[in-house]
Amino acid sequence: MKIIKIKDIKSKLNKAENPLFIFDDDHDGLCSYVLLRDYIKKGRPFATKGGAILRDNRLSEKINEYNSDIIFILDVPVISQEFIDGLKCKDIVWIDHHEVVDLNGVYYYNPKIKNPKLYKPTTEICYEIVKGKDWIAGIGIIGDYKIPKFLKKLKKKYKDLFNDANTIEEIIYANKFGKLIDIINYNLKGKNKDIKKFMETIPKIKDPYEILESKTENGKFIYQRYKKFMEKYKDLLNKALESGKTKDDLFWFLYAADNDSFTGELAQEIKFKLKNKIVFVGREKSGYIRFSLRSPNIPIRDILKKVLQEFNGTGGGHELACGGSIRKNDFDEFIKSLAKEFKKKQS
Ligand SMILES: [Mn+2]
Repeated sequence: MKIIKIKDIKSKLNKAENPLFIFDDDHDGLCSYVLLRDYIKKGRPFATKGGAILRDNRLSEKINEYNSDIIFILDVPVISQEFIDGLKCKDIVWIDHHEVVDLNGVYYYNPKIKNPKLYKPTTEICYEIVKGKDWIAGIGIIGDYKIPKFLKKLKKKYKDLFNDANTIEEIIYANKFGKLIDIINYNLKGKNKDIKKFMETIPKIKDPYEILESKTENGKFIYQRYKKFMEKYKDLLNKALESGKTKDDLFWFLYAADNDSFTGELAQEIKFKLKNKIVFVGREKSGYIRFSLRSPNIPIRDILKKVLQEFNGTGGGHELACGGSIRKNDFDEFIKSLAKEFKKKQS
């Protein structure tokens, strides 16, 4: 891998003519894109669905059609060499904050190379590179569970969006600023055509009230899409809290697929509500269960990876927040095994 510095990323941005921004389809990926795009006022968005992993060259061909002179990949945790090799564009900058991956043919920026313990969302890195809208930076960083360095300034400027919230969870679950994070995440769900329109609309929004108060046509479009998904989400959340199962410190809930995934949001909020439980939320689709796993305090990534190996599943992520996929037929044994391993760790 070739490691790139902040100032060199900036000069690559300045020289870009037809850039493509590929990003993870959540608040952190989206906000990273908005900051970089705002800075150069050009570029095409491309969200990878459900954190999908750029794992083979099927997507490379589609991306080659854009004829980009440079590609920025933002907040995508896993990329395969095959995907990179399949790209016609040879100027590729990958900015990420997940586990370090060594690939040929990319300029790589990951704060974990220097400091494996550092937790720095991709939006925070992009804000360091180009500055830009503080509320967009705030959504990406807080959404990724970190208090931004500029929180005080943000709270002063958008007083009513924070009230007296101080902790991450108070901001996310009890305040309008948290609603903005949901608005961004829910807008990345649904039909591709609508997601595309959202990704092209969001850089045009000047302040959060444009969305929250539906002040402009653009703001209204984004708010209405949020409302639709929020209702679906609330139904699922209630179902989960009523019918989820528990063994020792593990809570789990499965739901059947339609087109939209809420596993990340559900796992996060249920963890907040249940306090001391490790929360597993899975969505069944074509014989597989794609899941999110959240822990309030004990590190879960290594345990998860170990158990996944036994069952030929895939997954990973952060110490307290992971995701993955497992065959549906293996689920009962898998979840038992996971509960057992967590219990061992606790005692
Ligand atoms: Mn992130």
